[in-house]
Amino acid sequence: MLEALIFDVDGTLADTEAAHRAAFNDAFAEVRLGWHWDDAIYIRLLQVSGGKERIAHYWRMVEPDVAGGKAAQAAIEQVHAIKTRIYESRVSGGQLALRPGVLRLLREAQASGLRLAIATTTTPANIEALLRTTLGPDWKRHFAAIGDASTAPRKKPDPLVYQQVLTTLGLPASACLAFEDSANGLRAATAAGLQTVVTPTVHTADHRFDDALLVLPHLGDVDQLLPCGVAAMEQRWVTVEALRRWHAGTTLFESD
Ligand code: XBP
Ligand code: MG
Repeated sequence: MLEALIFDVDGTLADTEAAHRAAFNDAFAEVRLGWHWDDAIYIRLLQVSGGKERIAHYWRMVEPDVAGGKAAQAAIEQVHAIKTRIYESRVSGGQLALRPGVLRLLREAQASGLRLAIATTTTPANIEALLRTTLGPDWKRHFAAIGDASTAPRKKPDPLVYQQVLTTLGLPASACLAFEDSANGLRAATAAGLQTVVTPTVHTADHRFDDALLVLPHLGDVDQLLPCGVAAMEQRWVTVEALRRWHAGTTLFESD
């Protein structure tokens, strides 16, 4: 029986990675690091979850002899704090919208008695900046559990953040569905025992999603995703009813 939906943030609730990349580059410029992550580099760096971990990974690539020391770790913390400030100021200005279908599904899920949760590797400040503008200042009341970089030091694909959320919900993984956009996120959710609906973005389109319950272009209109042979589909949304069927293992469009 489906009882809760657990959402990743970056790339799933909203397509945020272009804004993150711009904030990283502005932070590098502010401290005169001379680094610039173009889209191609960033798509590769997104294999590393967590902004601090991503900076450390890049630094080891470009200056292996400098990147390891204590001073480097302090510098990474400083640069990441600047990046988070820049990202927060950008996003809290309403720059980013939720992805197609997300708001409708959140509302429908709550109206259907499902509980909602968040499991992300980003920081509480970034979640606040995004959801305050998109769901309102009281956004937290919609979520029964929130796992993030402040609760789970081990980042995805480690399942820790999903395990923490399941514990807070007091539910087995079998009573929940996870929503993700990336291979690391899918691996984390799968390792926590969760069935996962994946909605890739341009940043994760080439990732492998073999263990996904379903891969959809987004959570809105599903008529584009259907395998051939299902003709004349009127417009359908990813509804709670559809999710309950997918979760139970019956096909979405089985005759009623
Ligand atoms: C995606 C990430 C984050 C963001 C950057 O998080 O891996 O690191 O790219 O945010 P999600 P930070 O699990 O929500 O997909 O710089 O705050 O890490
Ligand atoms: Mg994500």
